[in-house]
Amino acid sequence: KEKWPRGDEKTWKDAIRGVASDTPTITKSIVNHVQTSLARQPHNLDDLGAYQASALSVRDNLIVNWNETQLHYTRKAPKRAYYLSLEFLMGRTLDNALLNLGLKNKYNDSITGLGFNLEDLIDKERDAALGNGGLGRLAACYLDSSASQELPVWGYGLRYKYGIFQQLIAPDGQQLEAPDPWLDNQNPWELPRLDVTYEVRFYGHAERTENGRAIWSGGQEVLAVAYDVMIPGYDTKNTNNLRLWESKPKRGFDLNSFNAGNYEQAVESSNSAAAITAVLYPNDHTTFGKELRLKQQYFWTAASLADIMRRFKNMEKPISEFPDYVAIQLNDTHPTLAIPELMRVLLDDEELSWAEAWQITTNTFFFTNHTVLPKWPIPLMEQLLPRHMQIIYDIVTVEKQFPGDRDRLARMSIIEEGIPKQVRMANLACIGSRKVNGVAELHSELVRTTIMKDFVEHYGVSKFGNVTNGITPRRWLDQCNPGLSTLITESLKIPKAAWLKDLYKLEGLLPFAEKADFQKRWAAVKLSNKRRLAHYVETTLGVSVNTAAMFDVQIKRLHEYKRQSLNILGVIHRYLLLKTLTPAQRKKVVPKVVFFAGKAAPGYFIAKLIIRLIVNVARVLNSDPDTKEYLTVFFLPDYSVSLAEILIPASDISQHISTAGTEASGTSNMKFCLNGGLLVGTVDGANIEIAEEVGESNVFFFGHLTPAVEDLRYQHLYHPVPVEQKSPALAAVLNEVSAGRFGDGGVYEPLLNTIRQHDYYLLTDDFDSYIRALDMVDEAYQDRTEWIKKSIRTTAKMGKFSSDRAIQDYAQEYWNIESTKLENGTA
Ligand code: B1H
Repeated sequence: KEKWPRGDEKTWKDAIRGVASDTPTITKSIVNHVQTSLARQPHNLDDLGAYQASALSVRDNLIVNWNETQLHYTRKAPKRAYYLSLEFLMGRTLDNALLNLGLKNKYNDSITGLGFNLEDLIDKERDAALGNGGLGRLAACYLDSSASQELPVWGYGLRYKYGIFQQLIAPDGQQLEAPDPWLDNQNPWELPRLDVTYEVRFYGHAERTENGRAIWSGGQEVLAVAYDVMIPGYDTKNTNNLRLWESKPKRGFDLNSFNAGNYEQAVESSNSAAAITAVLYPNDHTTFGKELRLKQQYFWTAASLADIMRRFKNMEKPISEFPDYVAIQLNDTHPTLAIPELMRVLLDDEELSWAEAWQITTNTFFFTNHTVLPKWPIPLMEQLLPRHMQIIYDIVTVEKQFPGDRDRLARMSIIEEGIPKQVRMANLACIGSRKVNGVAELHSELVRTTIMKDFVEHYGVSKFGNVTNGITPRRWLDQCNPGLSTLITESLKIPKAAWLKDLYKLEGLLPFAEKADFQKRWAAVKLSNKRRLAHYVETTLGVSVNTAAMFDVQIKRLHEYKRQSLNILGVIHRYLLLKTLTPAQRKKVVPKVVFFAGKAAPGYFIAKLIIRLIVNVARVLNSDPDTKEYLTVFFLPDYSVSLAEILIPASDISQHISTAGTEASGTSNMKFCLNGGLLVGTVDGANIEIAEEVGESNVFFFGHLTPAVEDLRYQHLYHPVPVEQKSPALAAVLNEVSAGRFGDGGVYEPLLNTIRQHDYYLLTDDFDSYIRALDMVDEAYQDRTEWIKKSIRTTAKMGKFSSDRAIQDYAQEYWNIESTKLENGTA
């Protein structure tokens, strides 16, 4: 036990505070922040100021726990895991932190006492949107689960000054993009660590010396500065860390140019350093070939590894034990440069032999594949990272003499021949990692049998696993759906924390599915969530929503493979049908409100066209007096984590309708089902495992299966059948769009042609069965009691999809780390 560093121990201990947990202390702390941190007068305090003061007060509590947790981990020195992700889609923090700390009621009392409304203050917070979609939100859920299970896990990412762009929709339906200056109101949830900095080099020369070593010098040096984001566990004091790096120039500016009077040049290099972490790339799935992106990837992996290495060295263990204390999870191929970077550090700085360095490296890294394979052109890598390119070539020659024919060797190589030659990051990640995993059973099987097939034969199948994705039930049920959470806790008659920490306990709801009283309460919660969403739509779009209708929701990034196009074409089909009915016949139809939300990558023309079609279909349908009682459509702009928290609890049915074999997992499917929404979808990603859990009778499946997809695409190319023949219903819909029923038809031709011509995503093949599935949904919805039973049973069987289960899989089967609980007063 270390000595008290200065002064008298008692003086210190009497002054040190714990977590403020009684209402008077909380009130004092909030008012104190109003007076001092914000320098504001109580008389003119507005909601934003009250939010900021409350957040600073909560932050004080997080800091206390965070400090103790970090000290505890340092003293216990357990093996740690590090989650490297270029995206962390955190959303808002205040509500989540209050729930995890168990202080929401106390803060509510204080804030009410001060004359404010907690929910209004919560609404003042800007989302931390440092991610594109599922991959980034998954990282955020995994941090929550790691902290909640008291696992020593840190996240490492980039502190983008601008997150994912703000989406605006022009009156004609076009998506417009605006910057997301999320830090403008200050960010109380981060701690700048101006003392934790590393130098990161780019460009320059790498001079080989002896024993596979080299000296890399010259070029540009940039400083990485740490910002720590506190990650409170649920129902525990353990508070983990997410460390985000900001880039800044090593020196303020170039003094030589400055002294020579060339002021512009003097600040230019400092601007180029700051540019590295200026903005998140908004190109979900497809960002490659961009120099700044490669710079982001290296800057982040180099700083993170230097930090991990420093922490390891503080333990004074032999370097050979590095993998006994460190596991690093690579979230997709984006951090793959960490592999040659660790080799560089071990070879050039630690002066290990190649064999020793490679042994350590390949026992440290784990690689999660989420999708298909990015590459980097070698000329760019050679210029930016000359030493890493040498190491990659050495890995190619020293490590991998794969047996087999030339084709197979070519497929397995890290280097792809061509002009220019490219580095295949997925092959490098696979060769340099201890294990590789996909994110749902079907996807992991596709990884084993297609993209990584040759590697499976070489390394054996045990290197290739599956960890089905999960979601945190804290944010995605307790926080976003307090009504349902309360009903569940009351009915199960166990503490809320018991089922939130062991989601399989929801199975206890099964008997309640049969109880009329419970069904009524279940339906009442859904209705109030629908009203909350309707209120949101009314205040943002200025139109009213029929909450008696079925709410049908599709919210995700706009992508051809996700087939929002199939959905909107299905809506048009339903509309055309409604138009042919008599008023009396229409009265028998299930009224439906269809919600869409999602961003398109700014350069993704077809995706933007799909948004435009949705908006214009909405405009026509929502003002048609014949049909608007029965069918309306809304495109909600600027989809975000916070908007998802309103939409998901309100849905009766949600759509997960990707072409089979294209959606690695999907995670919103899990969120909807956890909140008692049913699912219409293809046999793809995690939909399959959801159906396995909740029973196929509670899921509306349609469409061709994965093995058929390749053959169908082949047919489209070599034996095309016109749409009119394949699906007259779809052909009729396409013709209406062309004919200008939803505004100038010519605008949509490029989109319609993708369907009429090669139809890569198989809309023509799946349209009719999709419409049949939606008819089944209507039919099922008519029997309200049966529908509510399905809804209850679905929630009850979602235990598997807690991210706690997923993180346990990683912790036990991959990282080999253990819970390191901070007991009361341990530190
Ligand atoms: C997923 C990405 C992704 N897969 C590259 N791949 C990116 C790839 O900026 N980039 O370069 C950004 C994102 N994201 C998603 O991951 C899958 O499509 C989902 O099916 C899956 O649920 C999610 C989490 O595993």
